[in-house]
Amino acid sequence: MKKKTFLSVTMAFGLIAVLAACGDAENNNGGADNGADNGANNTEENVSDNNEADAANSEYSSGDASYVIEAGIGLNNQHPQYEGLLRFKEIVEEETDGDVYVETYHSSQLGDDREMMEALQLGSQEVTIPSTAPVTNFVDEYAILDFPFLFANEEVAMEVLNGEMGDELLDSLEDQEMVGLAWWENGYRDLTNSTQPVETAEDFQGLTIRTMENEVHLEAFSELGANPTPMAFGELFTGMQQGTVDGQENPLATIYLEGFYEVQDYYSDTNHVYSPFVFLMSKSFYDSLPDDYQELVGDAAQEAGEFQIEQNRAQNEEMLESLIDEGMEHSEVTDEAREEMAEIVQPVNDQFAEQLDQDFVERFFQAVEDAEEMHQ
Ligand code: KDG
Repeated sequence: MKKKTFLSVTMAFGLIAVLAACGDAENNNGGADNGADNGANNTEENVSDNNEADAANSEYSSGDASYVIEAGIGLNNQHPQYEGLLRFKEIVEEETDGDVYVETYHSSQLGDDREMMEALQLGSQEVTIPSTAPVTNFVDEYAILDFPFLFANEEVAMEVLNGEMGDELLDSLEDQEMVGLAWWENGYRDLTNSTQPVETAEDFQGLTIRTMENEVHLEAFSELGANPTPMAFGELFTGMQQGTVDGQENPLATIYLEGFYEVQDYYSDTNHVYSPFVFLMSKSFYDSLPDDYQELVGDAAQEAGEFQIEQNRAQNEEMLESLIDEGMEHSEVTDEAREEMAEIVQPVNDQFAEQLDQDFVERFFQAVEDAEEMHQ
C-alpha cells in the first residue's frame, strides 16, 4: 500500500490559516499486447461487439427487462474499473432476476467523461464512472479533490470520501440531474513522458503534459513550469503517439493496461494526486425506479466498488514491474522532491480554495485531519 509521508495536516492547516486570514479513430494502442480494445470510437461495430460480449456475460436479455441501464466508462475492458462494472451488472441482474439489465461499454465507446455526464443529465445514458476531476465542471466543490498532495494515503482518502464530506459531495450532484451512488478508486496519479527522466520539480520545465479537463490540474502543472493541455482520455494515446503531447499522468494500472509504454519511455512515481472515481446515475432514470430498486442499485454500486478497489490496488502494485519489463525507465521520486513539488503548487490550492464555499473547505480539511489521525 502506498504511504505518503511527506505532506499532510501541516499544509492543510496552512491553508485554513490563509483562508481564515482572507475571510480513436483506429487510435489504438498498445493494449495490443494485453488484448485490450481501447478504441475511443463509438462505431456500430464496436458497440455491437460489446453487446455480444455483454450477452455472453449474462443469462438475461435486455428484451425481457423492465429497465435497461447503459453504463459506459473511458478506460478499456482490461482495467479493474471494467471488472467492477461487470460485477455491478452481475449483482443487479441477479437480484432483480433480469428485470433490470445492464449494458456495459468501455474505451469511451459512449463518449468521453464530460459527454457521458451530459448524457446522464439528458437521460439518454444511465451510468458512468469518471475520475472526479471532470466532475468539477458540474459542481465547483469537486475541485478540492484535485488539490495535489491532498490525501496522505488511500485509507485517509476513503475515510473522508465514505464519511460526511463524501456524502455531501455525492448529494451535491442532484442539482446537476445526477445521483452519486458510490466512491470507487482510480488511485495515485504518476507522470509518464517520452522526453526525459523526471525526478524533481525542475524536471517538469517545458514538458507538454495532457491533463484531464480540470482547472486545478492545469494551473498546478503550469506552476511547475510544464505546458498542460486538456484532452479527452480517448484521444490521449494518439496524442502521445503523434507527439501532440510529451506526456500524461495516470495511475500505474492505466499506464500499463492502456499500453502507454508503447509511446512513453519514462515513468516517474510522482503520486501527485489521488484520483477517486465516482459512480454516477442519471437522476431522471433513478427517479423512475421503484424504491426497492433504488436501494438495490445503490447497494450494488457500493458492493461492486469494494471489489473494484481491491482489484485496482492489487493491479496498481503489480504493474510497475510490467512497465519496466516493457522497457520504461523508472525515475524514483523522493519524499523530499514531492515536498518541493507540493510547496510549489500550494498557491494553486490556496487560490482555488478561496473560490469555494469557506464553510465547506474548513469542514473538509478538518475531516482530512481527523482521518489522518486515524490512518497515519
Ligand atoms: O473510465 C474513467 C476514465 O474515463 C477517466 O476518468 C480516466 O483518469 C482518467 C483520465 O485520465 O482521463
